[in-house]
Amino acid sequence: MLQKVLSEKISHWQDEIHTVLEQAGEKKISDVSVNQAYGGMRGIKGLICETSAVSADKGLIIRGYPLLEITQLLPEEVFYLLLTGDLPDQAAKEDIQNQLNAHNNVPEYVWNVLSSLPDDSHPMTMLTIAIQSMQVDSEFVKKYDKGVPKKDYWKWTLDDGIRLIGALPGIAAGIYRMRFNKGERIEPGNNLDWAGNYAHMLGFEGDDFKKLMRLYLMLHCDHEGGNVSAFSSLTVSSALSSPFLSVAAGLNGLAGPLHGLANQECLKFVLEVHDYFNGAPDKQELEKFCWDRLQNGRVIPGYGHAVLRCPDPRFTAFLSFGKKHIINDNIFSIVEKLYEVAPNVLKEHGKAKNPWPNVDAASGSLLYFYGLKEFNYYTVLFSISRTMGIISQMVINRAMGIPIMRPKSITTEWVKKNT
Ligand code: HAX
Repeated sequence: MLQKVLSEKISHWQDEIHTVLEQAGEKKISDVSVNQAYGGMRGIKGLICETSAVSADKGLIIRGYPLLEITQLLPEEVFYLLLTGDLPDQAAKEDIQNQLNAHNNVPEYVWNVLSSLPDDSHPMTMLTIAIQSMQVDSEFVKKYDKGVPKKDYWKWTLDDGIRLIGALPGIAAGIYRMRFNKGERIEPGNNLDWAGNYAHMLGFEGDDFKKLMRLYLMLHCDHEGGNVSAFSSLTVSSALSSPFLSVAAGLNGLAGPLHGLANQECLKFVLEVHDYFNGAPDKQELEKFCWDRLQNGRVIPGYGHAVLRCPDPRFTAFLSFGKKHIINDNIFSIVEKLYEVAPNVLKEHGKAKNPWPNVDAASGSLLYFYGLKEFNYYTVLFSISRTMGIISQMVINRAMGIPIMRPKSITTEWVKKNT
């Protein structure tokens, strides 16, 4: 059903792009300054991403829907939205759930690979190795080797994507139980949604934790095309590497402390505050703590963003979840107080272009509250969710025939001679 819906849309999207290129192909959409060339290409409009857009003052907008208007959706419904641009009806939702469930068993070789790694491997290392090992089952690779036409690449990319997204909760939950000695792996439950099943396989049965997982896995799904994880995945995918290798490449970027690993750093910081004050400090004490940290040349984790210039709506959604479900918890209370204190400190400090909280500022405290305390695992949750956005972008790029990525680099010598 999903493939049929997409086939119809894709031929329409191809026509649309064809017309845009015919009418505006030579129009300029960006100038590039020397600052930008040395500055991580910030702000250069040089990529197309159809699944979502990030506006500096509103945050994430998925296919035209501002994030805070669709937080009630299940992650798999968001996946359908990312791919097709439509909210799924009941039949479409069941179809995608059935497809994901059909792939929720993890191949045995994945466990063999994982159990051969050192016991203290980082969970993100385990995750990306597990994903890469699944390359052996790539339908895309098999079809490519048989010589299927280029116009059909997206179909096998989607096929692999669904295979991967279906298996990811089981892989990630297995990593959690293996890495943190939680006992035997737990089999997927019948009649559970994708995120509910993940909570179940992790070993957390409470309804509120399942609700948190549904929210967590929908909020982290996508953040347009230029962030480190999406951009890295799409670059690798543009060389027609399999979806397994391409997703693993992007998630290796998500494992960096300035990107997805920030959520572990952020909770570490909140716990540091808690230990230092032996509880939740008052606002003045917290303000001084932030200043001391900045004066030691360290960042305030969970604050700042390369694109956003407002509180991240993903943070807002987590904060309201916490306010609704968490009462009298010192850790969450530090997160709330930081929101009152850190933006003013960062504004006065004057360096960060965005003094507001990002997605990572609250999520860890919620996981911690429900007993998921192994914070070096947190980026794995982010990864499961972000894979939906990466796969959606990859399918669309392949359907639109986006060629291999190859921006031009220049040398400092060139800059000196030509500016
Ligand atoms: N605390 C202290 N200083 C900060 C800061 C913060 N939270 N955020 C930015 N700055 C500093 C930068 O380090 C930079 O200093 P230098 O000029 O000395 O290098 C200066 O302010 C300008 O940075 P910027 O342009 O505002 O921000 P960047 O686009 O360079 O970086 C980051 C964006 C998110 C990496 C940055 O704000 C940061 O390091 N924040 C803390 C870590 C964090 O929360 N990361 C998670 C981001 C969300 C995400 O992608 N998750 O996956």
